Amino acid sequence: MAYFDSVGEIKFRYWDPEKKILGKKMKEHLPFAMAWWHNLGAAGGDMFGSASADKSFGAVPGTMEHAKAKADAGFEFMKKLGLEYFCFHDLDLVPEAETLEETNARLDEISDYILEKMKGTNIKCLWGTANLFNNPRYMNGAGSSCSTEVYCFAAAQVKKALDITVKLGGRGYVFWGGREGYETLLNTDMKLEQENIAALMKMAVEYGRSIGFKGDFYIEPKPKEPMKHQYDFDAATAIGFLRRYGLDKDFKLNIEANHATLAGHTFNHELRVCADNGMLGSIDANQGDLLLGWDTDEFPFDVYETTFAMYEVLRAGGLTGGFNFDAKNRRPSNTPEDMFQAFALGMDSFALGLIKAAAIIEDGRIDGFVKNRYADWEKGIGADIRAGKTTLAQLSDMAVRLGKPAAPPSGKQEYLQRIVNEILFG
Ligand code: XLS
Ligand code: CA
Ligand code: CA
Repeated sequence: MAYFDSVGEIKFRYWDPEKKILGKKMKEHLPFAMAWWHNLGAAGGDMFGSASADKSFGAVPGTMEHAKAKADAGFEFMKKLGLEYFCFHDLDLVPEAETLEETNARLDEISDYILEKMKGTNIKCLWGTANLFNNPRYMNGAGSSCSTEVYCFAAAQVKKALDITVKLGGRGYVFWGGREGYETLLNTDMKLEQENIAALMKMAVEYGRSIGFKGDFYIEPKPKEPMKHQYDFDAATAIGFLRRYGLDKDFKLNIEANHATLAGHTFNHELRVCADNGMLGSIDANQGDLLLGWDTDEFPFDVYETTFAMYEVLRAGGLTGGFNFDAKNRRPSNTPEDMFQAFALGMDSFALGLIKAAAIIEDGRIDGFVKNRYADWEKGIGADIRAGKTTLAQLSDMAVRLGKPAAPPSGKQEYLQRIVNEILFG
């Protein structure tokens, strides 16, 4: 059955998968992925109203028939757009059953079905994950739960989600700690909770490697929502956590644009923190609304933001993961045509961002300015400090000899911003 026959041909303005940018095909720079949960699941419901879009795909939601119809619709959608990857939570693929055994049997069935659909296509799995936040059993956390029994259920879900990710050839495996945080410290042993999360991740790595998973594990930082405070607040916090518990060899980060802004950072700041620490893994390509304080998961539209993001990605030499559109249509954009418009917007925004970021690099004025700004650190006392050859006393003596430092140079922010506008708009 075809679901999207009513939707005409999708024409892109900037996305041109075979076009070479800085010696690499656009599609190699930008491995785009469809998020199973939003695209095939989110139907526009919010806390004030029910679904505005029809995502039944001709079947009754909550059944395996619907799970398969979603897979059919998803593959038709990806083929029509030329998308080569998808991402999933275990419970996006099938409805959760009464028992773990039954849920796992459903996951076996749907993954066989998806595997069959993947044959003869270029469509691959970017990453999988376990939904450890929806079921009320996780109300006190999953890896951070006060209940050992709930912790075992979380472990069971991670184990099965890893099995399915490996079976589908996933490049990565994500931990997003939706319920891993707290509402109040009055009832929380923060140290114990974080140690337990790390232990769960360690067991996941051991298990994943034992079944042949060669990809990266990812932490996806987010500061709040649903919890008031989430342990993986931002990139720097998550990297500190990974290093503290010896997980940094197996994990990288999956950075979501909307989560960066919720943490009070720019998207490119979070990418820079990851790149500087060798931890840039994958990207959840969306954007938030700075006038709203929550996770709106909008399709990327802001070309300044995609340009600055792609500038970081190019400087870092690319991603080992990809660009997952963890984004949903606005509630009133409720037709199948809107689903395609949304992806075309996101793909074109990132393609244009890539073109402009490459142009900034080729132009060289901004990189040249930064290099020159720090040139003092490559010679003389600067080089000695960088090489760890100096003492505080020597530097103090030098300051005394200098009398006063030379006038500091201008940061030239407005000049640099003019260059960006010139490259963006001509
Ligand atoms: C929610 C997160 C979630 C993760 C995967 O805000 O973005 O969807 O990407 O669990
Ligand atoms: Ca996400
Ligand atoms: Ca989000």
